[in-house]
Amino acid sequence: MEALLIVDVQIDFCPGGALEVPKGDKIIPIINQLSEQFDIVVQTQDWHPQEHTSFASTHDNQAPFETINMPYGQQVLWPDHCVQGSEGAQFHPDLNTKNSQLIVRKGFRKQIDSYSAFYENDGETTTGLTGYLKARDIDTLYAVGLATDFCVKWSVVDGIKEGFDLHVVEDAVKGIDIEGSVDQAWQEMLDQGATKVSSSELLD
Ligand code: VGL
Ligand code: ZN
Repeated sequence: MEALLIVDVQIDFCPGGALEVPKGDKIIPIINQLSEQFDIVVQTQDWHPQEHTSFASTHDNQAPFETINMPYGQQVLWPDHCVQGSEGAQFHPDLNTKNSQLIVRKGFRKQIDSYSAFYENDGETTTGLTGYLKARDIDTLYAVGLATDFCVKWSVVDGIKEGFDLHVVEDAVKGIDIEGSVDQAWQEMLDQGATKVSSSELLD
């Protein structure tokens, strides 16, 4: 069984949002078309408490996009974004969520970030998504959404580790792109065994 995995298409990741992905909203019409064609659609939603450890503002003398060491490894610091209950944390109003059967919220623990749909950034704390997908006999995922170089990449790499076949829809993802991180993300995803597909191969 196949499912569409829509990663973090939220107001804060789209132009004008707190952590905008350039042209992040351009992928929305394609995602809407895809979600009409999949029987199973799953979404993620970045969902941070105030003063989350991933926010630069939580730390003294740190600016957004600087990196610090956390107990679980390196962490990029971000502008405050996707705060629980805030407008910016909502899905983009143009995203059609009516076909979505499950929404996985992530990043809700103050002390740890969570890019991946499967595991928090310690690589150990599960979101429960694997169990849900396996219980529904899903073995193949088509990944779309934001951002290619962070939450999409981490979800794809973890999804492969969890035993799923992963296809990344190249015209339905967009990245933040910090010093070549989008190219690097594609390299990593393909190295791990993901395949790159275009929406035109999937749409009727
Ligand atoms: C994301 C940075 C911080 C993402 C989420 O959705 O890619 N990036 N939180
Ligand atoms: Zn976040």
